[in-house]
Amino acid sequence: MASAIIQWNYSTIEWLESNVSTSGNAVIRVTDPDEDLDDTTIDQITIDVYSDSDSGGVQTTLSETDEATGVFEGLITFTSDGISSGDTLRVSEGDTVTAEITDTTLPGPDYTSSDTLLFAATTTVGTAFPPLERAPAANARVVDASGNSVAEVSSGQQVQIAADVTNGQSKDQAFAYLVQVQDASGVTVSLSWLTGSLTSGQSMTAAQSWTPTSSGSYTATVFVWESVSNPTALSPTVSVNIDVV
Ligand SMILES: [Ca+2]
Ligand SMILES: [Ca+2]
Repeated sequence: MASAIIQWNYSTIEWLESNVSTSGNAVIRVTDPDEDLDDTTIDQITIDVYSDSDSGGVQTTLSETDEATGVFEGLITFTSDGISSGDTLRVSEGDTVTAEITDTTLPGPDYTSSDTLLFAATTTVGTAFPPLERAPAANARVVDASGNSVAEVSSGQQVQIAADVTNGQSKDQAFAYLVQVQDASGVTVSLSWLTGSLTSGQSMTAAQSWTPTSSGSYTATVFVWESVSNPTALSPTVSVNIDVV
């Protein structure tokens, strides 16, 4: 009586793209000769795919690339405004996307047929734009209500703390523009914000008003965040010194 020695293999899983766009797609590949159950048919396996935006994610099926390769591939499509379903996964800019395969066919003697191991691979969404480059602010300045430069600020005079905000991305970007004014001791005397959205490539001048109540030296610092509730910075801070007489 002949017996075959079965040597099982570890699964490997990989994304063929190391970063993806919010409306793009990516190929996920699993290699495990053990899952080539029948070398005359295209076998299939099931994996889990999820993102920071949708931790529930989707279960998706990968198909063997040929009848006896033991290599399985599938295309995952990303959406930033739709819902996850089938091969489509909801993501947001900056997300990590994870794909997982549970391998139930593991090599002995360390593992038996009752053992399972999880193998995972990740890709990132929108790494072409690190957060601080998404909506950079520049040229922080003090202007009057008409946008003209103010040479000297008097106590009780309303001025605008303005900066130019630019969206260099190929998608819309919502943002919150926050202005913090601190006195010479570092005490915050004013914190205010506005929210808006920039279309792809759009620049705008954002401004928040401030009325100093006493003379002195102040520093106004501009923050650009995802939103007031999501302090992910979209820009390095920019600041301007203000002498109030
Ligand atoms: Ca097969
Ligand atoms: Ca295996």
